[in-house]
Amino acid sequence: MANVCVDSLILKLHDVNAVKFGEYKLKSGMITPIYIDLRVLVSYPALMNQVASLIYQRVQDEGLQFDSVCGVPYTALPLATIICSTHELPMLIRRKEAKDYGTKKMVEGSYREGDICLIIEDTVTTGSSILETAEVLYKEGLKVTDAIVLMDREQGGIEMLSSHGIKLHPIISMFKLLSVLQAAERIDARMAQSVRTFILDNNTFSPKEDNGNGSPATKKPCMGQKTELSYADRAKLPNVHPLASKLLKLMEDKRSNLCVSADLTSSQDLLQLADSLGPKICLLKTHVDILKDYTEAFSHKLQALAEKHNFLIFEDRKFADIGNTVKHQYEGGLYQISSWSHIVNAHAVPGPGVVKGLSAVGKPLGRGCLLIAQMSSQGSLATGEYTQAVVHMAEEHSDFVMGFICGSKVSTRPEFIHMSPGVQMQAGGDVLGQQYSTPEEVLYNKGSDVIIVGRGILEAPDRLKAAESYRQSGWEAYTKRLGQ
Ligand code: S5P
Repeated sequence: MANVCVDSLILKLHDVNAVKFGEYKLKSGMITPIYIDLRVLVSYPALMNQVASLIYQRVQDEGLQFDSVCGVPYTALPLATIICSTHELPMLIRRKEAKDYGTKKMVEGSYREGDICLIIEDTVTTGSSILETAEVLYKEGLKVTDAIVLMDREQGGIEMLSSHGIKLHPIISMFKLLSVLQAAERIDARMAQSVRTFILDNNTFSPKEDNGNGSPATKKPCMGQKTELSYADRAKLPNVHPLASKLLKLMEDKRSNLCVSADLTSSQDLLQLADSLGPKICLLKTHVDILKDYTEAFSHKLQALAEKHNFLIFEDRKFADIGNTVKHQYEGGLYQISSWSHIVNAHAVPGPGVVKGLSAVGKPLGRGCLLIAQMSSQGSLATGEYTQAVVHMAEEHSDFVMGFICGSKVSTRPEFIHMSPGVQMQAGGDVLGQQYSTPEEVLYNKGSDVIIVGRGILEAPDRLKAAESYRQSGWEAYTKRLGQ
């Protein structure tokens, strides 16, 4: 229902010229092929009410707790007013300049020290306008934990605010806007793609430029310059899934972005492999249903080895059914996957129900899920619009989805981990359509985070030596990407 509303809202925003395509200069100086101007909303009261009710709906869906609401001046001010008036919520007004008579207050309204204030904003690019408002509120002793924005341009605002302890909840994100406008034939595929490329190439967030005294790094966005966070930096982001944080941290500690795909058919062989390669890997991926002798004892031993060598277990089950069925498949049956595998993956084909079903079982256990956004096999149908819809689904369920199976970076959000199969030291393929790229190609050129290697290691004369050389190549490609 909310999705339908968002889709129709996007079309209405386009109707009233609140979304424009061309060449525009942003407040930051950046030239952009898409311009969002929500100031016109005040001329369309029905649209204004629709936006206000979607924002309030989000407040309720997220269960946000706060004492007052503040709209970032000026465009979001009337939105905050409608919401506060309709739902009888206390509002605060942030002044842009202190008046030179009377109280000289920067914040109007009644509040107490320690009160939590929810910020409402119309559009976010870098996040700096929200941060400026939050800083004025902080000076008055108020706290800001969350902000809601109608339109997130997906250029690093979420990450920047997150690094300052503010969780941003977007109603519409840029990629969603583009796919709705394209589906409605308001823009063609070329325009949509050129805007997507611009957005991916112009992420403005770089925590290293942040001087730590509250002044945002994003005040100096650089056109075309890609910013890159280390695994360790990403592990500390406030919005990161706890298991993704654990994985990123152990990757940094072990200097390994190697996941071995332990596609073996004997439990004994698999456990031996896990014990000998354990120190080299961050993840061990299983296909438990190809084992000819699975027992519960095997899963206990594998967990003990994961503890011993500090790696995580990823059962490559590729769930792809309705929520109710995958719940049973994940929790029950012979393998009881949720009891031993830290991570599982799923196809997005069934729609969000598959994630909801898995999450109902896995989230209480602290487990995480990867969505399959792309596949390494020849002729894969997981491309283009489908891949983008998968990314959107991940964003909507980021409390359980921690990343993607993909061939290249598909999301700009650094909380998500990108894992790529189809990796060998030499590009090529097998007779059944598998396609291989090198660690350097996948991690350096394509921006992925983890290489998944099966036969490149399993069929090597010395598996330990092969694993070490994949670990080393993977680590070198990653450090090269960081510019180290
Ligand atoms: O797109 C994909 C997704 C996965 S998870 N392509 C893949 O190859 N995989 C898995 O990665 C596949 O099931 C296998 O376990 C592993 C690749 O094995 P390799 O021997 O070709 O490296």
